[in-house]
Amino acid sequence: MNRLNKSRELYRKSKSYIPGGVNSPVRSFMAVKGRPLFIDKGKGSKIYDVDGNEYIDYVCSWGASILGHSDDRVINAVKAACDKGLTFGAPTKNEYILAKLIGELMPSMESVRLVSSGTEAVMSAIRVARGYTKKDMIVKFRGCYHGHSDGLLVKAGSGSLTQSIPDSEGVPLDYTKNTLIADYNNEESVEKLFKQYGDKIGAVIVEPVAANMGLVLPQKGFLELLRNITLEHEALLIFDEVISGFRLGLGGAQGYYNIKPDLTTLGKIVGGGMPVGAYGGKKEIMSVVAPLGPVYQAGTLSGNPIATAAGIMTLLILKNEGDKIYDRMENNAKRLVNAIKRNLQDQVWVNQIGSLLSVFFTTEAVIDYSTAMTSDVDQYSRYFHYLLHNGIYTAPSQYEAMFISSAHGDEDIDRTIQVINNYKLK
Ligand code: KE4
Repeated sequence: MNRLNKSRELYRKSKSYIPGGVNSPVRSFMAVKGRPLFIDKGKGSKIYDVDGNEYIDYVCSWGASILGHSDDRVINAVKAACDKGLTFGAPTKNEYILAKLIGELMPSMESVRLVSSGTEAVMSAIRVARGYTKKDMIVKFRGCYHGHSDGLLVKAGSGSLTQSIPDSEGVPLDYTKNTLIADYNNEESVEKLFKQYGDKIGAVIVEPVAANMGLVLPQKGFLELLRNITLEHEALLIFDEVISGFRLGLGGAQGYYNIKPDLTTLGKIVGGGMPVGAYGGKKEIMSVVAPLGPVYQAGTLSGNPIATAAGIMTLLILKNEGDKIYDRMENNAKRLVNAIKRNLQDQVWVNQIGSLLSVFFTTEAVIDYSTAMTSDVDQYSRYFHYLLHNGIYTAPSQYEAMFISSAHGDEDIDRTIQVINNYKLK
């Protein structure tokens, strides 16, 4: 591993112009007590930092790069689109093609609006749910992250565990009073909220597979309960599939678990690495969105022709090659899980589904936020830096997931296992 002089110099300079030197906090490596690497390029399963060091990449731009980096087919689609102009602020054919493709792969999304990020998709879906139901309260789950819109940057209030308070400076208390907090995989905590606020709750938003407290899987019956209790109380069920969409298979988590939400939000893979978010659901619900209906939402670069070109090509590749791609990614994930468990035995807890996995440095079974918090983050940081020093780039935070792409080959997995096998817990 070359010295990291150029990364260090760029970090020093960037901090003079950008808060923390990064454009998204997790990239700072502060959660693992480190300094960020500046990435120069990526190809397939590899990324290369500005000092020329090569890494097997298990962040994959937080899941967006499911085909690996710089897939020639996606790059060529983007280049072809660029030659025709970058943006027009007018409808283009790509938007129709992508919206139709999303609906084909995720049938619950009969009507889709394209935006430019997962945050924008979630913020808009919440507004649609409130506009459609005329009810303002939203239930979210402790440990689930849905982007940085004000009403969702919340934590449990000190007093009652259900009322929330802002989890960020700059968010007025008023903006969070309609956000209720339940516990993931805790059916009783949801039933209690509906018992107390039932007719005021407009929607429940959930990561059907939680990946922002590290990876935490829904326990049997949990998602079904959310579907049933929202139907019972005429509230909408919103699946935030920004991570799980097209990750767990072409149908996302709703296909994997066979649960039909009322609204779905998408990001990451849907743009193939370019800025695309999307939200959508039943035509009747989406008919409230302007210009059709009274719920306003807009965006200069929404459905951008370059970004949609990347998204369309990515989804078409997944659609045409999905069977072998998803199986191969899952098999590779399972090989890593087996190696981790073999080497670290009962000193860690590993959650895995499809091509997603997380290693927690705890002996407890990680099934929700509080058990995820039992992980020893110092051990995680040490593990992270050991892997990085050996050319393996994983999430610079315990509370993120590891992502495997279709470009990860046997030699990548073999190398990663070799590095994991030599790791010794302190
Ligand atoms: P973006 O606005 O970052 O595109 O999407 C927000 C979002 C919404 N919903 C879920 C389930 C998400 O995971 C995210 C964003 N994910 C994080 C990684 N856990 C993005 C990485 C970052 O913040 O830099």
